[in-house]
Amino acid sequence: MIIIRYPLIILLLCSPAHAASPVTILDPWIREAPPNMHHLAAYMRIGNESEQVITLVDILSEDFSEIEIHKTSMEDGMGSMEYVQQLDILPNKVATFKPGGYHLMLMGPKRRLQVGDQVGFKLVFANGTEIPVIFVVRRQDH
Ligand SMILES: [Cu+2]
Repeated sequence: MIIIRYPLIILLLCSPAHAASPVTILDPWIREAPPNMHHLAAYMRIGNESEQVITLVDILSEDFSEIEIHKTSMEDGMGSMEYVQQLDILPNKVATFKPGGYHLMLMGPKRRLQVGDQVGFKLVFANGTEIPVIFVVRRQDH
């Protein structure tokens, strides 16, 4: 009779704790930069599969002294960056961070990052959800 208990226990251990999370992070990457750069940019897509607006309010990583959400826009042929305090992602929509648009501005890197390196981040949302994400360093033209 004891044997019957094992499959049940294994099932409980294997059920993923975050299976119900309506937030998906797709293709997170950091653009490789020369070693003297104090600012790096990171990109990803955030999918919201819930019926509520979710709001990205903070981004944390032990590998940078500060991280902000920025938006690049073109004015008279000149690119400029705007600080964005928080970003709303509408129900059943995807927010896209990509070169020339939204990006995470990574300031004060604490180590030299090279192509293939992995960096741990934590995305914090207004509802208290925290999502750990691994970003991979890539070249710009990938
Ligand atoms: Cu920026």
